[in-house]
Amino acid sequence: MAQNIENYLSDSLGAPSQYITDNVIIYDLNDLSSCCVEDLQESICSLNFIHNHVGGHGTNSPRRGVYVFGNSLTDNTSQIDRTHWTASMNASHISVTTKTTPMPNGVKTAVPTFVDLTAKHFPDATITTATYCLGVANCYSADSDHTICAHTDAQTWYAGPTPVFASITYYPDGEPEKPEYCHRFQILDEEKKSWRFLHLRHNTLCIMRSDIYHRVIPPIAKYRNKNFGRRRINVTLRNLVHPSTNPLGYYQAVSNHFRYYGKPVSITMPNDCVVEDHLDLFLNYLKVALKTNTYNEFTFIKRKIDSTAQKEEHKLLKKQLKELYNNDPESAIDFELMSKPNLVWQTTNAVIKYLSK
Ligand SMILES: O=C(O)CCC(=O)C(=O)O
Repeated sequence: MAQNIENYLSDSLGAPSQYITDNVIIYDLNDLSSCCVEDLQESICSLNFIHNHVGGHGTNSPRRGVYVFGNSLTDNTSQIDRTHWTASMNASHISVTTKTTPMPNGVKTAVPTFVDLTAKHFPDATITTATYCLGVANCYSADSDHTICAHTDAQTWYAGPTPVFASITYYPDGEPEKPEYCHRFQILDEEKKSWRFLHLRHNTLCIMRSDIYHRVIPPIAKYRNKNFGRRRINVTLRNLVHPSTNPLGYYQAVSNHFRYYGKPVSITMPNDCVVEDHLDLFLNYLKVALKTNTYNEFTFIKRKIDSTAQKEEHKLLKKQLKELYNNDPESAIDFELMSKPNLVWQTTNAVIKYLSK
């Protein structure tokens, strides 16, 4: 049975609005007999979290621990071994390649239960083998000021029309005595225009619309550094678009998450790239590669062509991709994704190969 959401709201703002009760569902994982809770917890809490990954601007942020897993559909098809993305927002001619990681078995076994509950509570959500095929994990150190800024997870690479995610929360070192000592998961109540503190306890599953603004803020300052807090670990399983209907969306979804939370293995640049201008950026990736044990295989690749030729090459690849889409009655071009500067030539090429099979 789903839990009463009121029992999880830990603020003084009263009863939840209809908007929240309709769109946020909570379960105690111990109540789900079809789910092996110990294996799930072990799989998630033993992830090798990466701190100080390279943020969008090329500097080291976020400071919280991050991890991503899942590199195929849940039926193990459409596996992606390497992903490509712009190395930083202000260097879109340089790409970073990451090595993907499969979903741990403990999570894989639990996914069908989460998918069934999602279909039950959100009948308008699209359910395919891309549903919960990828997970993003966050680790907030005890008493730290680790945060996640307010955001939604409703990009076009998540399946519509009702975008959803399933979030699992753990306090592996024990739950703090009071919710105020915890890193606080908050959701924006659009109806009342207020942030609500949804205290997701150890072993909770929260299935919610991912277009609800949410954030995580640190424990209340006066309680920090008193050893009241405990490490909080959360995984959100994402409902990606299926590659049969939106192959570019699927590739960009996997690539985006691995760029920000995964294991970098190479940097590729055109031959007119001035390396000295990007030393900090390159060093930041090397530092992450050291943490993720990909340092020994890490390579810097200077291409034979310059940035103008690279742009021209990508234009031609996009044209080729559009033609392939036109020949495929099932898929529709995601023009928004295709025109974004974070789409790199290697990903366009990978989607061409996928569609040409
Ligand atoms: O830690 C949480 O509960 C939320 C995580 C989150 O918002 C995210 O991964 O996008």
